Amino acid sequence: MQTRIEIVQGDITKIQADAIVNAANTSLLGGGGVDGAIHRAAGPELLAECRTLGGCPTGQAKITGGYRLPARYVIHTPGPIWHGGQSGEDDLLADCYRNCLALAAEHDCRTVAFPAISTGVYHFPLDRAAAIAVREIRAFLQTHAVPERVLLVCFDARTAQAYENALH
Ligand code: AR6
Repeated sequence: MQTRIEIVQGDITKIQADAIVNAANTSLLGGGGVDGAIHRAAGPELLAECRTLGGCPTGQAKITGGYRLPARYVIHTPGPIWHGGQSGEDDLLADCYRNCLALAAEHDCRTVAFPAISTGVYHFPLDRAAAIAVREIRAFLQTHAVPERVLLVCFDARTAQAYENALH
């Protein structure tokens, strides 16, 4: 089971996967961080498709094409903004992982790459987010053959270490 989850350090816009996940906001109209990088790399066609979606509630997910990205699809999910942990943040972050994986399975995505949702400008504590990510991905993979592989893409060594700790 563990071999179906891999930690990869680097830029998610360069990853060859069937789908990459975007840590979006509820407007789905772009932003900074990984969202900005994905929109820049995918090209303006991505924003044009996103404009047709009418936004997305926190914890839910919507899928678009990948356009100029190596990935066939982008799965957009707005993670929770950290407000101290008493506002349902853990459950909403778990929802993000579950809903993205369900969409990936529906679209027959064999490989899916996730960034560390909510751990940037949304300030979700990294170790806590990594534990939730690993728990939810493991649970999903235990009951589904697709996706076959999930990549945890880390922009920095600190994030990679948090996933290492959560996996082992
Ligand atoms: N590849 C992989 N990971 C990246 C990349 C990249 N190219 N760029 C950043 N990261 P953040 P959030 C990492 O802030 O906390 C946007 O404005 C980053 O180091 O992108 O969910 C949206 O529009 C961190 O580990 O997302 C929302 O408004 C992780 O991605 C808001 O930010 C997530 O950081 C969402 O905030």
